Amino acid sequence: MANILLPPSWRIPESQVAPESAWLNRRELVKALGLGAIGAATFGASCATAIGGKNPLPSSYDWTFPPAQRNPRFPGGQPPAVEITAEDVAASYNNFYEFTTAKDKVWTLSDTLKVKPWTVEVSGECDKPTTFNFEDLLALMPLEERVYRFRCVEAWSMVVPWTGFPLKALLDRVVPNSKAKYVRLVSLGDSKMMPGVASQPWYPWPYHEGLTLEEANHELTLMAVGIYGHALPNQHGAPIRLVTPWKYGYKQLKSIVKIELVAKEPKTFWNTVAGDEYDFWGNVRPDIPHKRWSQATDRVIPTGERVKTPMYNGYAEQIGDMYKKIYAGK
Ligand SMILES: Nc1nc2c(c(=O)[nH]1)N[C@H]1C(S)=C(S)[C@@H](COP(=O)(O)O)O[C@H]1N2
Ligand SMILES: [Mo]
Repeated sequence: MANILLPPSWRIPESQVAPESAWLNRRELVKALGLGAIGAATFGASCATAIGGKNPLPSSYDWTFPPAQRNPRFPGGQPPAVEITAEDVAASYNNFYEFTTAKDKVWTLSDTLKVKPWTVEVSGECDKPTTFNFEDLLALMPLEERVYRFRCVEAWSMVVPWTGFPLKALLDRVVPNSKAKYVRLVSLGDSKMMPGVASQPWYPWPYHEGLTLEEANHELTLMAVGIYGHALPNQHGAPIRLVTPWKYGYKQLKSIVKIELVAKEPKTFWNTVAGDEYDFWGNVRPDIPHKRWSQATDRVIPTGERVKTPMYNGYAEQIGDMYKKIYAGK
């Protein structure tokens, strides 16, 4: 887009991104102090606490739900055993451009998001378009916990326990018709509650994303309403966000207000901003480099350890043949 004034941090080479180097410095420091994984987690906590003297984990939430059982079929990635990222680390390293492009500041700036009341409109090519009160959705949907590996297009990763329900369960309620081939999802884009919306007018707000209906109905595709056993805090996309673990983070939009069944491939936020760098699919493919960096490895947050990125982020087996045609020859 010609009118982009400030490139987002992940459009400049990774080595030049300030938050990235900050993490590397922390890693060096952790190493120098002789601290192991536990030390790193604690260190993450003290870093976060240092911001304004507050903790990134709110002590209360707008919503509660009964404890959801962890589904052992989704253990977070490939063996060897994966370690779940410390909660305060995940809660203070976020991408949520509606607030800021500074990953370490999303948790403080997203204080202004008010999620009560909240509705989700599910409409378009379906027999029973419905606008759900979020509370009703919580009661209607089958909640479970799943541990998923999370991989950002910027080549960093975490492992996170989400609480949610399959998107399919919601789509089934509105009964998609035969014209429905794709799902278009839209985030809140309220400039009063979201300072980054007003201050970055060159972006095509509200944030919007899309999936094929087949992807949307895939059992891995989760609508998350919780994380670490409680409701989503604002920085993770309260009160409801998408989780597609075999796709890059940019597909997994936050604070969803609308889900629309459509006939044609919908435009997406990042595809509109830089179509040559962020395609509609956003699938984690270590063999297909980003235009400006390799996707072969990723940096585990917070230690900075470099690991090989697994095909489809470790979900190749479940994804099966869905992309045979798209990547023909690759
Ligand atoms: N509405 C909205 N959703 C979004 C984003 C965003 O800027 N706005 N960023 C995406 C990106 S790039 C990533 S990596 C993940 C980060 O999710 P997390 O902060 O919960 O780990 O959110 C995704 N969802
Ligand atoms: Mo991302």
